[in-house]
Amino acid sequence: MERTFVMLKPDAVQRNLVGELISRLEKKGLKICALKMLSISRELAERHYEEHKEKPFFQELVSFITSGPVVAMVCEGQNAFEIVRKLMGATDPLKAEPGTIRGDYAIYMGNNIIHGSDSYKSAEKEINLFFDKDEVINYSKDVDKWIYG
Ligand code: D4T
Repeated sequence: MERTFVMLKPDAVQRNLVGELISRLEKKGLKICALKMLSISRELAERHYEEHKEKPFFQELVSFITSGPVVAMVCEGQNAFEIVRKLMGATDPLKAEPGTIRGDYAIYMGNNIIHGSDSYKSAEKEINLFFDKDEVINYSKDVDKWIYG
């Protein structure tokens, strides 16, 4: 079963959307394997977003993500990263369809509520950046048979 990294960004916490967003992920059928609130250091932010280091929006991105607590999660399920990306909607809230998280809750690209890994390679890197091995829990649920048959 695949795993992906999800982060509810500082705007989600400030706007009291944490419960709503976790609920959307759970209702879809994803299993939460790790969950914690943390304040991201500048160093962690720069490592997480290192692929954007040369982009003009990099400083704004790092300032935003370090501006307040975030909620970091590991979600498990078949096709986990693709499923989460679909639920999130397009990066630019203007292009995100209504019904998606960004389509429903965001207006501005710099404050787009949620992050989800864009590949299993990124997921592995990001899970290891944010969680110690013993913070990610392996367990099964009887309800999985109703989701996966
Ligand atoms: P994240 O990484 O936050 O899940 O977003 P995406 O995977 O959907 O999109 P991304 O990596 O291309 O962008 C990372 C982050 O930077 C912000 N951003 C992006 C921005 O402020 N201005 C921009 O022009 C772009 C492309 C939004 C998300």
